[in-house]
This record gives sequence, structure tokens and C-alpha cells, in this order.
Amino acid sequence: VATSVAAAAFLPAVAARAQTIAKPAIVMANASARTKIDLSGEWHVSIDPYRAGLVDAVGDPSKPRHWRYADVNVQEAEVKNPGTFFEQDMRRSGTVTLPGSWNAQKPEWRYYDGLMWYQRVLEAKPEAGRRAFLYFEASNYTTHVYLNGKKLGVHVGGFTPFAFEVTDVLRDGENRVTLGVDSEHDANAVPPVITDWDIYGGVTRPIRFLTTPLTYIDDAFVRLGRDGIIRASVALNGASAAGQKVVLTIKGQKALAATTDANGKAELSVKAPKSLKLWTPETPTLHEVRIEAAGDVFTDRIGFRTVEVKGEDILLNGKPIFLRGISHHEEEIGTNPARVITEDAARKLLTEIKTGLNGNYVRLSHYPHSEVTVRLCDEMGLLVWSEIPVYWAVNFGNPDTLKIAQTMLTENILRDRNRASVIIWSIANETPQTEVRNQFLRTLAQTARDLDETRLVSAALLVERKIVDGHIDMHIDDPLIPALDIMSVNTYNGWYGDDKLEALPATVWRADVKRPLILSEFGADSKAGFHDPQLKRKYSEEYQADYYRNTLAMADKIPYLRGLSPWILKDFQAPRRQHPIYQQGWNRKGVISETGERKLAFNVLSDFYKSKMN
Ligand code: GCB
Repeated sequence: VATSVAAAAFLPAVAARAQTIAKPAIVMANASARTKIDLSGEWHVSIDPYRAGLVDAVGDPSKPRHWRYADVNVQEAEVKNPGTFFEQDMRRSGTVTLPGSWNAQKPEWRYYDGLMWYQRVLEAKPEAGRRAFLYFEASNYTTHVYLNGKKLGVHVGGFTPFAFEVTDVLRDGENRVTLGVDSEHDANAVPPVITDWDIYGGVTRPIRFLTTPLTYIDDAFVRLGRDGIIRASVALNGASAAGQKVVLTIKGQKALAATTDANGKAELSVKAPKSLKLWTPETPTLHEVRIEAAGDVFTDRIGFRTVEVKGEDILLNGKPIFLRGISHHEEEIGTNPARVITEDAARKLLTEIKTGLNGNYVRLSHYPHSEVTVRLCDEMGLLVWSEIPVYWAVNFGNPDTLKIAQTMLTENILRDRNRASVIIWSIANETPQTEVRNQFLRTLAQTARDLDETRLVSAALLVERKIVDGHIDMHIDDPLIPALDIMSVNTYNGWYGDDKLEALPATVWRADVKRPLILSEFGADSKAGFHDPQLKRKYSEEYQADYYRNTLAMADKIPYLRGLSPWILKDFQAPRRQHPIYQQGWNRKGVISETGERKLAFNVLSDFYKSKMN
């Protein structure tokens, strides 16, 4: 009996490890280059707090109501048959602009957490010999998609792209796209119900209507290996995917060719020429890459570089590098952000890191950021930590939660693995050291490695603070570390807890293994403009600046420290932060305020990074 109990206890974890995650049916690499119609703009909107549109009056999901009307001209129907009645009419509902979270669109929707319906017309023309798709960059959290009243499917997860094919549903002329976006996170969701950031429900990134040939290049992963070989993995999608000639050209280099196998896949490789200009933060060279197959063309601008860990060093193109970074949430500057990241908004924030802080690195926390941000990092020369929202109290024991996290990680990696700037896939933030969590995260680490052999894997961990011989002692001993390339630790001594700032520099950091360390977070709140040079109370700019001075002095003494991403670039909305004077719904750990003013700590960090530039 004892044996079978033990075996049963191990079963879920073993099963989880064995499960390899399938790629989504449609990847649509570099989708934005295929855009036929950008569906950004005015959409009709209708709130549905009881989710009445997904079910009938007694909750039967087989008889949904709301979207059924999508293909009916209600106004005409009411005239034609005065006895008929409807309780929704999307065509006469008010409008909002998408992308944009509803949180910022109406004061009464500020904290709405539920279902919202959107609808707009798509004027299109089915083309013989071409397939048509709707592509969503991100919609938070569960999205029900319909075209002309027909349900195309559902997507779960707020920060990664997804697509539905509409070739057979598309009509000549007026088509109606209807979306039901539900922001609610239950206990099994990723992230879970409680986070330290805003909900930002709704469609937060562009929606695109795309067309392709009948067989098209769905996925292409082009990278420089640590062995000096450039490799391209190409996957075609369509009835004639097998046996196709694939031609890859990197501008200025000789073209390569291969033929797709029975699954429509081809691998191409070539030794990188000595003359190949590598991507670095200082010289972010991007190469024009062109792949042709089956009458389709895929183009992108791709940087080539290698990243690896050797002992306690992180090597970029074979040379040790120190990551001068900061953490960053996806939120534009302003007093009422809607999480709409335009190129301008992203450039403004990233320039503060690159130029203002003398940075070369950004932690894009706590979820995959918009594609425009990552592409700008490629262009501007900022190394990226990319993360999925496996955060705090995720339900590690639930296989469905693991599946959601794996799908998210997969969608994130498939979108961004051609971005040279991305060097780290992070699989979690501040998670408890339990055995179910270890199994869950080891599975994710393996998923990342299966999809991408060229990058590093990490997770932001916690370390218990102890006092040993009168000094603060931080012993990094998380059992997850063997599954990670880099140890990353969030530390808040001097902000949470009673440690005096003067005690921080003498902190001893101990690790059981030789591996590079990143301090993935440290920070203190301050309200921009609150000065208190005498008392230096918490929340004053002076306290935050002193906190930075002392924490940086501590960091500087850790021999195996290879990077920093303090918390955080900009003050951000966090409903759980309600100090009536200093926070008012904002986490104030930004080194710039929500309106972009630099606080005193900004200069402390900027000077420190200047001293680290070589
Ligand atoms: C953390 C979390 C981050 C919070 C931050 C804070 O450790 O990772 O999401 O916002 O601390 O301000 O406490």
C-alpha cells in the first residue's frame, strides 16, 4: 500500500514532464508584415456583467444570446416584425477605440472585471487562391471570437498573440467581427486573481486582418548558434506544404535552399561568415532576411548574436557582459493609462532606460510585452528579459494551469525568438518553494529549451533574510536553480521590514553553486515631489535615493553579480496600493513618476550605470 501511495503522489508530476506542448495550429510569424487591414479604430461596445451573451436565461451555454444577433439588423427586424423584440443591438451600441483597455475608457469601468462585447464591420473581398485570417496581438484575458455570427474559437491568456482562419466564413462586402472579452481570472488562471498591477481588461493590442497564399510560411526561426552556425527552421502551412523548395537569403550573403519534408518543415544552415556583423547593444545591427517558398514570401529584420553562461559569467558574443537594466511594466506615461503601447510611447520609455539611465538591458515584467516594444529593443540595442505571468500564488497543482502557462510560454517564444535583443526567458516570479511548484517550473524550463536552444532560462526567486553574526545573510538555495541558467533574486531589505539602510552594504550573499546572479528586483516607493531631507521618511524621494545608494553599494560587493533590474522604471497602477497620501492606487517604486518626472533615485542609478560602462 505504501508503495502505491508514493507512486500516485509522483504521478501528476511525471505526467506533466512527459507532456510536450503542441505548437498552436497557426503561428503566423511576423504577422504585422502581412497586414491587409488594421482593425484598430472604432468598435461598438456593450457591457455584460452577468455573461448573458454566452448563455441563455438559465445559464445554458448551448443557447447563447448576444452574438446570435451579430448577424441580424435588429432595427430592420423590429420594423419588419413589430412583435419581435431584442435586448441587445451591437449596431446601435456606443463605441470605443481599440486597442485600449476599458479601464481607462469610462470612469464606471475603471475596476470592471468581467465580460465586454465588441463589434465592428470588416469590409473584405474573398480572393481565389488566398486564405484569410484574423490575428490578435493580445486581448485580456479570455477572448471569444465570432465572424458573421459564427464562433471561430476562444483564446485564454492576456499577453500573447493568436489567430483564427476565416477563409470559409468571409463574405464579399460587409463582414461583422464580434468579440467577447472576459477579464476575470479564476484561481487556476495565469496570472492568478491577485497581482500587484492593474487588470487592464479588453483588447490592448492591434487586431489585424491578413491574407496568405493557400500554402504559406507559417513559422521561421532564424538564429546564430553558439557553434557559429546560422540555422533556419521553416514550417509551411497548407495542403501543399510537403516537398516545397525553400530559399533563404540574408542580404549580402549567398542564398541557401532546402526542400520541406512530409510535415512541411525544412532546416537550413550555413557557417556564419567572418564578416557577419553581430548584434550588440552598442551596435544593434539587423539583417534583412527573406524566405521564399510555395509562392509565399516571409521577410524580417533579424540580428545575430550568441548568449551563454560560463561559470559565473554571462557571455554575449563570447565576451562577459554586465546587465545595466531596470524592470518595466507595460503602461504608457500619463495619469489615466489604457495600456496602449504605440511606437512613440514605447520609444519614450525605452529611451529613458538607454540614454537616461545608461542602460543596456530591460526586464519586461511580468508578462510578454507588446511586439512593438520588443522590436524597438532590437533596434535601439537593449537586451531583454522576457517573462510569463506565473506569479505568486498560481495553482501549481493543477494540470490545466500548467497547460495555460505552457501555451503562453510557447506563444511568447514563437513570437519573439527572432528578436536578438531577447536573451532570457523567465518562467516565474516569486513563487513558493514547494515540490509541485518545482515540477511545474521544471516543465516550463524544458518547454523553453525545446523551443529555443539559443537563449538562457531564469526565474525571479526569493531568498529568506537572516541575521548571522550581526550582518544580513542571504543564502540562495532555491531547489529550482539547477533547472536555470541564471540565478535571479528579488530583494527588498530596507523597504519591507525593519533593516536600516546603513546595514545593507554589509549584507553577505551566499550561493551553493557557481552561476551568474541578477538582482531581478529591488526598490522603494517615493511620491515624486515629496521631499523630506531631514527625516527622510519612507515615500520621500530622499529615502528612495538613499535606498538606491545603499542597495547598489551592497550589489557592488557580490563577486558573481552580473546584472540588475531594480523595481521599476515608472510608477504604475496597482489597485492594492492605497496609501491615501502617497500611493492612491499607484505602486510608487518608479524612478520616474506616472507623468514621466525623474525622481532623485533616477540619477543615483544613472551614475552607477555610467561607472559600469566600459
Ligand atoms: C515584487 C513583485 C512586484 C511588486 C513589487 C513591490 O516583488 O515581483 O510585482 O510590484 O514586489 O512593489 O512590492
